[in-house]
Amino acid sequence: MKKVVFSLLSLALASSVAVVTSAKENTANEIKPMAIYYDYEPNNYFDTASPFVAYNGNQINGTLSDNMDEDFYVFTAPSSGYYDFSIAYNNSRVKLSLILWDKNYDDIRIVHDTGNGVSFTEYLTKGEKYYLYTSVKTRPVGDSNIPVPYSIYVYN
Ligand SMILES: [Ca+2]
Repeated sequence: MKKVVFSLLSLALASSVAVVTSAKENTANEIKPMAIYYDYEPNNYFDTASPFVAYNGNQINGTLSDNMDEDFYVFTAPSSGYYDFSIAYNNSRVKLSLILWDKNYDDIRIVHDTGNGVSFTEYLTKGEKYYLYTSVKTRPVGDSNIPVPYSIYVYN
């Protein structure tokens, strides 16, 4: 009987330790998007850009379906200040570009990734319209039809 009680006690201890550990992980990760937006085709040019709201912690989930696919997103800066944009994808065979354009279609920032993700910071003005863009910069021959899912994150 004593042994059973002891076992139950260790089980309870073990599970409380597990709870503490997972709570710590949640606090450390703190990547909880306020909203997730998606790309809707066709969005291969400015006038068909998929809209999103650039609030802190918001996220875009999209897929570049092939070499020719380009994804445009349009947003209006909700406040003036520095915005951090980053893109992540899990495909070491391709390199994506992330470009920020202003309302006049002038590029503010062009970043060609050299790894599996990239980020940059820019000062944006409240109420101004901007475009965010991604496409495949390089891909090995023969991979042209392999879709590349990606996520773009916005922090400000
Ligand atoms: Ca597209």
